[in-house]
Amino acid sequence: MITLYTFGPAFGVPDPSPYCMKALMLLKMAGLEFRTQPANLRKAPKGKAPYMDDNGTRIADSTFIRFHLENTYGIDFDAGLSDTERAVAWTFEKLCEDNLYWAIVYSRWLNDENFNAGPVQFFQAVPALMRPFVVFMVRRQVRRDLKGQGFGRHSEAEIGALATRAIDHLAAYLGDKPYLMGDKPCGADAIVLATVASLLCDIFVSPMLGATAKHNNLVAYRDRLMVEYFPD
Ligand SMILES: N[C@@H](CCC(=O)N[C@@H](CS)C(=O)NCC(=O)O)C(=O)O
Repeated sequence: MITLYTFGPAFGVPDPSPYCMKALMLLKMAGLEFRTQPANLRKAPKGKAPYMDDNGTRIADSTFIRFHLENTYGIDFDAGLSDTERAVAWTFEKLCEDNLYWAIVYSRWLNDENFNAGPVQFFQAVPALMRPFVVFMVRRQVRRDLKGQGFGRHSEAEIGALATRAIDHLAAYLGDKPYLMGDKPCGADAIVLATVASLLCDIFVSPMLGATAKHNNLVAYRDRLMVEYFPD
């Protein structure tokens, strides 16, 4: 039995974490039976979600989950792609994960208005008296993570400019294809969908929302793939 540990639906998307949504979609693409359980970050092998249990084998990190599915079940998420196309798909995947993801984190966690519209709800289970302290500590850690990664050293406008460039290139490359790499979905579509759906979350105010929403093909891609992979 495969169990995927995630955060669960929030903010109008199947998971507030693009990485959890990516892992969910990979499992659906693989056609494997699985169940989901709430992640416990204290028990997570790498302290982050998603992580997965496959008959007693624990795998942490969405990309290692992909590798596990490929190696254990003989799945090639990029079947039919040439080596060059696989390279392009991988590059877009990492653009989403190592660039756009951090712009999303910055806008949700460091902008007070956005934090109060979304992430604040993750702290509802914390006793009211301790809540402000826990919120302060977690947001301070997110600020440190962003500083370490680099985006936390930029202004909100600079991050908006970097994200807009990435979004424009993603939209240009997608063009009028149904999936990132053509007529068939590939591995990268899992994080591209998760990223585009996260960027289009309209409870958050950011330059990225407008930068994404102005591309009709990205909006249509999100709508189409959500119906295909997350009809519920
Ligand atoms: N490289 C990891 C990243 C996972 C990740 O950053 N997960 C975030 C949620 S989006 C998390 O669990 N953060 C909790 C923390 O850092 O304490 C992957 O691909 O799974």
